[in-house]
Amino acid sequence: MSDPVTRFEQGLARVTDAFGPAFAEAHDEQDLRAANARFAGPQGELTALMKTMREVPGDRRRELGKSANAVKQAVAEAFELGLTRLAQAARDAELSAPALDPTLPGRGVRPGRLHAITRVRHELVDIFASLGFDVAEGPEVDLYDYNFDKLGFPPDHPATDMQDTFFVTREEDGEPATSLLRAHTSTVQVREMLRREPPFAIISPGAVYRRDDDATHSPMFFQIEGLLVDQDVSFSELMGVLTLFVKRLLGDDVPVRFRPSYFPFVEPGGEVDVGCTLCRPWADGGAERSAACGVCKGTGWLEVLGCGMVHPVVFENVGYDPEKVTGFAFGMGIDRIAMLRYGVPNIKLLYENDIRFLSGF
Ligand code: FA5
Repeated sequence: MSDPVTRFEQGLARVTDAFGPAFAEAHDEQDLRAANARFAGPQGELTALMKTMREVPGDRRRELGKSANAVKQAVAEAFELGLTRLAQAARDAELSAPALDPTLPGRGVRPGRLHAITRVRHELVDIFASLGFDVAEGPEVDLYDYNFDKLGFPPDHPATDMQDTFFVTREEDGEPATSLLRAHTSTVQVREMLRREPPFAIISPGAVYRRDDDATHSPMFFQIEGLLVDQDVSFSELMGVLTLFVKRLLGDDVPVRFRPSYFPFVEPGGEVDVGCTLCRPWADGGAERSAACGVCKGTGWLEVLGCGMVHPVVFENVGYDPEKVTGFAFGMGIDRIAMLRYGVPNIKLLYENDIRFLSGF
């Protein structure tokens, strides 16, 4: 067995001879790092050799230590150079490769669409805008006063129980004011009458909230409100506008019917039903289809809106003179129209994030 000095010198010579060719052979960064670890890593040859320094007699230690450090430095520099060489080679390869391969198949764009409710909402707005109605916006959290009182709901009217949901108390003109998630877009009627002078005609689409839950009722749904205020407005004008609207939206063949109904803020009031476009009872074989239709529940009709002539009390509540102005109003369920339009059998389907609603029908 040779003495520690000879062993140290031989080890150092081996490393000195080996690291250069080992680094030169590395084809990529991973190879180069592995080669570096073989010499300078925690388990590397040079590291192990340094650990034997304490066996070297004191008088030679300084000189051999210096040589070992010089080799360590050389290994480190060669490693850095190797990294630069490989990076440069990779860059050269990239630059000399063809810029792009036009024969590769494309990734394919998967076109999306606006949600059925959004599309119907746009359609409804377009139809009424073409008839001269302006679009007005209103907040989803609105004053109890606008949602009920100003619209002529008597205090504790049973309709308020069915409709009120979340209450919030907030400040309005520095005073605490009871507000709630609006139960209908009719709040916007009040807002617009308070800020405009007749004549005007507005529509206002938006979300509303109720305690409702079945195949045609959702706790959150969309309505579009309409309000026209002028002089000498008649019920026949209301019927004309709404009939024209239904025909434009669903087609000339779809039947429309007006039924008397009660809303505190209109007199007379009515509801409009349209023929169910899912079972199409007016077309051949309709009666049979209707009997089994879950959407119109066999009636052949679907209620889509409430309407009527604006009640004089409402005009008084907003500071208009009911002797001078008249008007009509209506409020329509956008979801119901989307169901009719696209044959959706349950309103819940519209809110379940089914991707088919966004990728086309
Ligand atoms: C109202 O909300 C009145 N504000 C409408 C109105 C405006 C009447 C102006 C007169 C003048 P109603 O509660 O009937 O009325 O609702 C109107 C429409 O909203 C209904 O015809 C129906 O299409 C839709 N709708 C009502 N409740 C729901 C619900 N829970 N889910 C989905 N659509 C609903």
